[in-house]
Amino acid sequence: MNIINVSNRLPITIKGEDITPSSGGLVAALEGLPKDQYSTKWIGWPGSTISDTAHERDIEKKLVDELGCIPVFLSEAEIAAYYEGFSNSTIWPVLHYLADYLRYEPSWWENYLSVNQRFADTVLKHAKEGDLVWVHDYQLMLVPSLIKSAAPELRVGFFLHTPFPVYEVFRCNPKSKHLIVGMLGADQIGFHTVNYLRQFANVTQRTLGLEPELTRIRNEEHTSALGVYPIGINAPKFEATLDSSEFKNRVQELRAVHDNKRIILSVERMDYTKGILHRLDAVDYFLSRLQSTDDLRFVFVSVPSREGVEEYRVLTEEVEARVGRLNGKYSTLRNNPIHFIHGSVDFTDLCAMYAIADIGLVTPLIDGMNLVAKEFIACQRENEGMLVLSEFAGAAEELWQALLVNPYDSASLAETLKSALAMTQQERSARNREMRERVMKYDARHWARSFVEDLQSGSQFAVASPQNALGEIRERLLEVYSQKKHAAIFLDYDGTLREIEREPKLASPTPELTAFFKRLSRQEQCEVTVVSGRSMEDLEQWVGGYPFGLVAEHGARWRPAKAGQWEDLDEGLEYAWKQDILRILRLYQEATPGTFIEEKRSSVVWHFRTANEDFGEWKAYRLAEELAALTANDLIRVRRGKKIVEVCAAQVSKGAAVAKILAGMKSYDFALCAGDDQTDETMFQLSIPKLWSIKVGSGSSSAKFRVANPAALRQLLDLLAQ
Ligand code: GDG
Repeated sequence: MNIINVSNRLPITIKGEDITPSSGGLVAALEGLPKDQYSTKWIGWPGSTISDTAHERDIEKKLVDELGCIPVFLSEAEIAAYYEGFSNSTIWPVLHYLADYLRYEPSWWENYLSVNQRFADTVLKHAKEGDLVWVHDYQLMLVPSLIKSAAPELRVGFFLHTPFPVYEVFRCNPKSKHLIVGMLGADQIGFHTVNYLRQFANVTQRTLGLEPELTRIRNEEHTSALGVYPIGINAPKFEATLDSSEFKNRVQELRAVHDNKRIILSVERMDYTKGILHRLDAVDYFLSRLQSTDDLRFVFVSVPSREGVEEYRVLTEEVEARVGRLNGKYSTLRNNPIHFIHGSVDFTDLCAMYAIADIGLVTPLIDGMNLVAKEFIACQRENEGMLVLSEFAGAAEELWQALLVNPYDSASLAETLKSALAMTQQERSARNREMRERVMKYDARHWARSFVEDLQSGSQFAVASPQNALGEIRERLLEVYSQKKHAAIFLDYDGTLREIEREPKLASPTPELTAFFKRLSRQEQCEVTVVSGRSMEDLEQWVGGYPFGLVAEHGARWRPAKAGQWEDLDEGLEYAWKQDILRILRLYQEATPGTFIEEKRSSVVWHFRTANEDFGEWKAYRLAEELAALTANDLIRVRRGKKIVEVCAAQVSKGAAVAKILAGMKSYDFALCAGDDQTDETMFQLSIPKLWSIKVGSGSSSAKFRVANPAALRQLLDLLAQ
């Protein structure tokens, strides 16, 4: 199986004529996939802008032939707008809850769109049937849907390496809806933690109105499975380095360089999410109040990052100035307390520094995962250095034996540092052993394997494609049409024939639905009944002009086809309970802004469609609980429908109405019922010969068949009226 890995950057460096492969975490992860099962190709930006096309062609040939890399060349203007602009100044801050840093220009978005399109086009050009496409990170959020709409049969995965924030923050991005729709093109969407996953599901609900499910999101006919895959480190590379003699030499050398002082080490990209300035506040607090500096040293390795972005330049200047001031304030004849490196260090040196450090001080304000924390633990094979870790890093969920800190609380961070330095060797060792085992076992290879396996097998989650699953029922419908058989058809209205509206009164038939009703009316062999929870007035107004039967109020009233009179299907029933229930519903209405009560003949309904989504759901849950305790008798039932709680007479149901109508019919060759919510399940649960059932939309159901939405149902029923 071929995997096409798509990320902003290719794992290579171009310098003049030289192209060298680089070995980031992603490379290691993909190298860990079994070679006999998977081969990998990469698509991405080669990392430098190349001005002449002949040179581009040479580089492309070399990359494809020698390294399996397919370059997407970007101009300087595109890098400025797509990468530094929209990706790093409009999306990145919001994903990290730092909306204050958000900047936006419409031209950045235009470039983000066109560059994402170019990435998608490159995938489409190179992908063959059966390939798996794996798209990475926030720079390419639109790529999954761009691929999917052109090649629905390709399996596409998307992994987000950053956090995913709550709705209130995510929607600050002016194009948030487009980004969500873009991601939902993927068959499999992965996050580092379950929290990010939950927040994403909530954002899709609140942005697009999709019903959230914890393991997947169903959107029209496409389903995206959601999964949690915490990324790990390149464990074999660390193990091999720790075994090497070069590493041992560097350890000795670096110990001597640092004069055998106790070392507190921080390593990161120079980024405002990493909490460097807050950490310097803690260092100040620590040195001024808790410990003198002569026998200990802070080593900060800050790799230059995104230097084209203004905020990063400002941060670098600020960090340099603050480090200078602190060194001025606390240096003695024997020590400078902060050793600051604004640059990258060699990998073996990095491992040696991790190994000799007494403390790994990793305090991002927020971080998707944070691999430095895991790498520090990997290098504690002999020395028992202690990890002090921000509770806001994704890694904190797995490394809970570290000393967890709130990076905003400088005083407490400094105190924690002091206790870490004072911790016994025994305790450090006990904490590190478990963390190290986990880090070495659940490494980058494990991460890639689990994502790719789920992507490959995930089709089991997909909603059965209507065309295939509906084969049987299509045949029956065609028979009804071609052989003029007599059919009884029961159709719910809202969410089944007609798309749901925010306010129920807005759901009058659309021109499309009106045309559909007209076509259906001409089929005399079909006896159509619209079976709804709505009032008689609504049904008469919207459907009354067609030769259809009408069942109102979930089966309480019936107007047979072509008759002008309504009949009671609930004869002899008592509704005295309604007053008690209404009193409770009024209390909920008053306490939940935007909600309202609807009173019907056989039921009372509390609607919360127009209330705050989460608050409404929560109150509905409480109300249903309260009512269930009150209504533990056989007379009434409490139903949770779509954005409603309804209390109705137990003997009245759509199913009971359908059974009664069918029993009164002289004969029929075929019967069908279709609906979208809980109240329709009473029809689906009838066991009556020749009665077929169709559920519209997602969610569990007793219906035999499923279609994705009202449009798909109308299209199917049009087989009766071709
Ligand atoms: C993003 C997410 C998520 C750093 N300095 C040197 C050096 N490094 C290496 C580290 C580590 C990597 O850079 C940094 O990875 P992080 O995970 O800490 O952070 P981001 O760069 O922000 O990565 C993050 C990650 O994606 C993966 O999904 O964990 O949350 O923000 O591997 O070792 N390497 C060398 N010299 C250095 O000076 N050789």
